This record gives sequence, C-alpha cells and structure tokens, in this order.
Amino acid sequence: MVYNRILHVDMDAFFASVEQLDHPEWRDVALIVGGRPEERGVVASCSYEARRFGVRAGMPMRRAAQLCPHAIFAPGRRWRYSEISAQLYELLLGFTPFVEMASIDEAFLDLSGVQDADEPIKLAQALKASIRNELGLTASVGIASNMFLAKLASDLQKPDGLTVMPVDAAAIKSFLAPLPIRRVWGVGTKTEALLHDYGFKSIGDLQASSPELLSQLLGNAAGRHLFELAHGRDERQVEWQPALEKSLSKETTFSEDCGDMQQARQYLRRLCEEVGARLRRQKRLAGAAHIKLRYSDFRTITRQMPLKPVTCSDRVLLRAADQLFDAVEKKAALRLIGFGVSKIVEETAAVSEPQEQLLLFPEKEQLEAGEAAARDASLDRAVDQLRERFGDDILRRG
Ligand code: TTP
Ligand code: MG
Repeated sequence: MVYNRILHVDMDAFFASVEQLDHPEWRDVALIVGGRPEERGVVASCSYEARRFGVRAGMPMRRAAQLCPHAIFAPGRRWRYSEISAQLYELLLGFTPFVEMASIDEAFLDLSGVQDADEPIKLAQALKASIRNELGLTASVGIASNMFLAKLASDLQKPDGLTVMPVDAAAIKSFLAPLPIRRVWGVGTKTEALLHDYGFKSIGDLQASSPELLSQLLGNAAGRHLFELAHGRDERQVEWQPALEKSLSKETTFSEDCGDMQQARQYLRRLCEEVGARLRRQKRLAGAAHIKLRYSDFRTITRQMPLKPVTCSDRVLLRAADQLFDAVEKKAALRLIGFGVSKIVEETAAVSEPQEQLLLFPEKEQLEAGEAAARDASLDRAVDQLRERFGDDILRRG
C-alpha cells in the first residue's frame, strides 16, 4: 500500500540562522554568510531578509553586495554548523532510529509502520517544536510517500513550513505537472539547459515524453530515472545508520554564562553520569573520555584522555572528568560544558582486553583491581535501577 511514510526535514537558511542565533544583534536583518563583499567567494547562505533583495546561495559575493549593500557579511564558521548538525541528528534519533542525514542541514526519516494518516503530521509538529525549543532554530518539513516527493514538499512552504503531499498517483502527477524541471532531484544547471534546448520546461513536459526518448538524451539509467521521478515515483530507501555510535556525549548550554567553577564542575559530573548510564544501558565500554568547554567569547576547547582498561563505571568516568577539568583554564566564564566518551566497544568484545591488562598487575593488586571493578559494577547497577524508578535526581554523587 502506498502511504505517506517519509518525512524530510530541512533547516531554514541554516548557516545564516545559526549566525543569528549566536549573534542576537544580527536577527531580523539581511545577513549573508560566505565572506567579505569585496572577496571572490560565493554566498553560502543568506537570511530570508536578504532573499527579499534577490540574494541567493551560490551567487558571487560582489553581486550579492550590489543587490543588498546594507547587509551584514559574516565569514562562516563550519565547526559550529557541524556541531548543530550533530545536535539535530541526536534530536531526530529521539523520534526514530531510521534517520538518514542527507547533508549538513537536512535529513530523511522513515516512518514505515505508522498506523494512521495523522501520525506523521503530529510527529512533524512535535519535531519542529523540539528543533525550535532545543536548538533555537526553525526547520521546514515535507511528508510524502517517497524520498523525492518528501524533499520537494519540504521546500514548498519555507521558512517554518509543513507540507503534506497527496498520496494518490493521479493527484501527484497533476501536482507535479506545472512545476519547473529543476525541481526534479538531480536536475542541475547543465541537465536543465540541455532539456530546455529540447523544449522541456515543466515536469508535465517530461511526463508527456517517454523513457526511451529521455534515455536518448541523458543516457539509459538517468533518462529512465528522470521519467520515473517526473511521475512522482521513487524507489530509494532511507539509508539509516545503526544507532550504536562510536562516541557518546552530552553537553549543556548555560542559560546565563557560568562563572562559578564549582557549579560548572557539578554540571559536568551530572553529564558524566548520564553518559555512564547510557553506556551501561547499551552494554558497552569506552576507551577514552573527553570534556568540552566553550567560553563566553565562543572559544571552544576539548581535552581527552585514554581509559585503560575500557570501562563504563561511573567512578572511573567521574575521576576522568575531574582530572580533565582540573587541568583547564578557569578564568573566563563558561557558556557550555560537555562530557563524552569514545573508542567504544561492545562489552562482549572487550572481555579479553581487561584480563590481558590485569595480567600486568602483581597478584595482590590484580585481585584488588578485580574486586574494585566488581564493586563499581554492582554500585552502578544499583544507582541505575534507582534512577530508573525514581528519576535522575534521586542520587547525586558528591
Ligand atoms: P540549503 O538547505 O540549500 O540552504 P539554506 O538552509 O541556507 O536555506 P533554505 O531555507 O532554503 O534551506 O543548504 C544548507 C546549508 O548548506 C546552507 O545554509 C549553506 C550550505 N550551502 C553552501 O555552503 N553552498 C551552497 O551553494 C548551498 C546551496 C548551501
Ligand atoms: Mg536548508
């Protein structure tokens, strides 16, 4: 049965919106990300205020400056966009594990198995609300029966849009017919120009053609594929990654910059325990720990250390977090703090490793190390059970 089971989410004016988030004075104004107006680069992203003046992504910076001389020009901070992209991915995984990040600011979700037609819409609304509340940004969502149509739909009512495509094949065909051919996934400037030369302007023109003719123009596979897409048919599947990440981290942004380092340490320890609980739930062990600090001027540092043997014990993780935190600069106030682990292995795969490690200890210490590990494990189990029953705040380690 064909039904609307694919959801596509695309952040609005992504790079520009992130800059506006971090620089409140740039909100509600024309903002162009990509470099200086006199430089040779092109526009990477621009706020919707700048688009009103005709500025577009990919346009030479100089042209953008002519169209919108009063705009603010920002150079762009890739690391920051990647960071938010990772947060978006995490957030989406909270809704379903079947998530494919298709680029830095867009993802497909496969909702196969939904029971009624309203469910994807409710999910889309909840998802938009979390993106707004947790990331402070807006996104547009498209819901459709396949990936091509979902991506097309998310673009139709930007910004902050939610568009649901029809399901019926005839309705889809007439919906697509008047749209220009560049709306078809994969039709770039070159293909568009070639098709224009042969008189194809709208998707309807492609529908009225034949797979054979399009194959002659574009090659066999591409021609047939284009004919299918023009009819709104797309067989591709969402390629989601198994949810077991190679690293796990948690971070928190302070509502006001935090100058109290004792308090910051408490936050860090709390994040550390959350990461530990998650590792144990997944029955995995980590081989390295790191902390991340962002100061009020956005300077961001990470510090990491190995964990030997691999572990999921709160005691060991907390000690690592403390040691790492002890060693960093604490003069400036903090905007964000985070704790994470990496080099993660399955508990079962790691069984031989700790034993090998332990052979390095003399006998008495070997015994003690083994006992300490067993004590840690049973204490962690007890804490996890209490937290599960009574919530996260039930126990705080000093
Ligand atoms: P898009 O989603 O295409 O654009 P956008 O998010 O800025 O705006 P829209 O509201 O229309 O979705 O691309 C995502 C990001 O990728 C964009 O913010 C910047 C980057 N990008 C470039 O660096 N160069 C480009 O030519 C394009 C199109 C995007
Ligand atoms: Mg976008």
